[in-house]
Order: sequence, then C-alpha cells, then structure tokens
Amino acid sequence: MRDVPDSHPRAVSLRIRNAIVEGVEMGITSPHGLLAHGRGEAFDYLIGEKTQPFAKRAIKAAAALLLTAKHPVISVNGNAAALVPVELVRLSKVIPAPLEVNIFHASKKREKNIKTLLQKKGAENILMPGNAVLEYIDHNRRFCNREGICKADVVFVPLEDGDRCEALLKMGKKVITVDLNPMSRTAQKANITIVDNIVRALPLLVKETGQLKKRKRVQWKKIIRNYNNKAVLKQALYRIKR
Ligand code: PTJ
Repeated sequence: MRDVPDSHPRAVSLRIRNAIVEGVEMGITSPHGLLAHGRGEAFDYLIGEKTQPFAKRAIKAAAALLLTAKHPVISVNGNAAALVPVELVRLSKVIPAPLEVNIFHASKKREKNIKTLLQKKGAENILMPGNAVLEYIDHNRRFCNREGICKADVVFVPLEDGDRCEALLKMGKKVITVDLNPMSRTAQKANITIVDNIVRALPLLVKETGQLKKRKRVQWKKIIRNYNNKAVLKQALYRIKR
C-alpha cells in the first residue's frame, strides 16, 4: 500500500516499510535490506515502537562521544540512506563529520546512488570507499576511505553487521551503533548501542548533538564517563522480555 491513510492503525510502520521498498526501487537499498528491516520491525514491536529511556541515555552519550572525537565519521549503508538521508546530512553538519558510503553487499552502482541521494539532500562532505582497506575483515566492508573510517577515532555505524564492528574495535576505534536488536553482535560489542528505530533515533541524535555542542568539553567527558552500555543493553532486554 503506497498511500497509507492516517486512520490505519499501523500507518507509521507501513510508511517506514514504503521508504525501504522505495530505497530498493531507487537502487539505494539492497534487496537483503528488506529482510534486515523485517528483523528490525519485529524488535521494534517488542520495545513498544517508542524511544525508550535506555535509548535516550545512549543517544546523549553518543552525541557527547561524537563531539569529543578528533576524527568522527558517519558510515552510511543502503538501509540508513533510504530511511534517514536528511538526518544523516544534518548530523554530518552539526558535529561536523564526513559521511562515508560503506555497504556490505558489493555494488558500485548502489554506492554511487547513495552518494547522489546524500548530495541531493545537501551533503557537503561525502567520502567513498576504495582507497584503503580495513584489517580483520574479508568482505566488501573492508574497503574504506583513507581520510574517513580508516583514520577515524569514532565511527557511527547504524544498522551494521557484527564483523566490521569487531574489526573497528580491534583497530582501537570507538563504535556507536543504532540497532533494534540488543542481542546482535554489533549491539553487544559496540561502545554505545542505541536500541531504537533509526527513524526515531536520528532526529533525536541531531537535536542532542546540537544542544550538547553549546556545553563544555568537560561536560561531554562526564556524560561519557557515567555511561554504561552493558546496563543499557540489559534494560533493553528487560523491556523485550516484559
Ligand atoms: O546496504 P548494505 O549492503 O550495507 O546492507 C545493509 C544491511 C542492513 C542489509 C546489512 O548491514 C545487514 O545485513 O545487516 P544485518 O546483519 O541484518 O543487521 C542489521 C541490524 O539492524 C539488525 O540487527 C536489525 O535488527 C537492525 N535494524 C533493521 N532495521 C532497523 C534496525 N535497527 C534500527 N532501526 C531500523 N530501522
């Protein structure tokens, strides 16, 4: 259903689904992205399709970590690009940090389409993969940019598969993710895990980063020091089991 009426009880969820389907049709999202989205939807249902307090805590810590970073980078895949292109561009400007196109299912055409979409949404700093290779992984995500993920100290990797998260950590980088499944490898391993739908989390992250930017570095550091990702994951699991 393309014209979802407001009266439909699942209108919001159906509209998000449409954005992913359009992403596939536009050559931005991989067909595999539809399956990943379905998995996300199931977990969203279980957390009540709302941004829960544990996600708000993680969003605040993520904003603080992105602001303290020397070389923060935002990694963009086909699902994130289809769902929140405008917010990714806004986040890139507010931090500021480059956007780096990095996809799991190899396709030069899709990488180009994602770049074009981000440019259309106003992105000024977009890096493409290919002039550097990450250690510890063998698939397409190993191709990165020398000036981006390769040299980053903090990488924002929403809707990620676990391999690269582990590789980035082994390379000494800090990883922030958005993942509705608190049990996924990425969610478990990341330094900061925002267990929320990217569609709700990204606008909040942009807002929080903008607000924290007005405060001092010492306050960002205090937020990071007081943050406990294990506790956040535990709270998310508790919410799911309830
Ligand atoms: O564009 P590509 O080729 O890089 O492919 C992107 C996908 C997402 C297909 C790829 O990274 C992949 O297969 O990821 P996984 O391993 O399925 O992991 C994606 C994670 O994101 C899963 O744990 C999902 O539960 C979660 N997820 C899916 N949709 C959302 C989500 N989390 C937050 N918000 C969503 N909308």
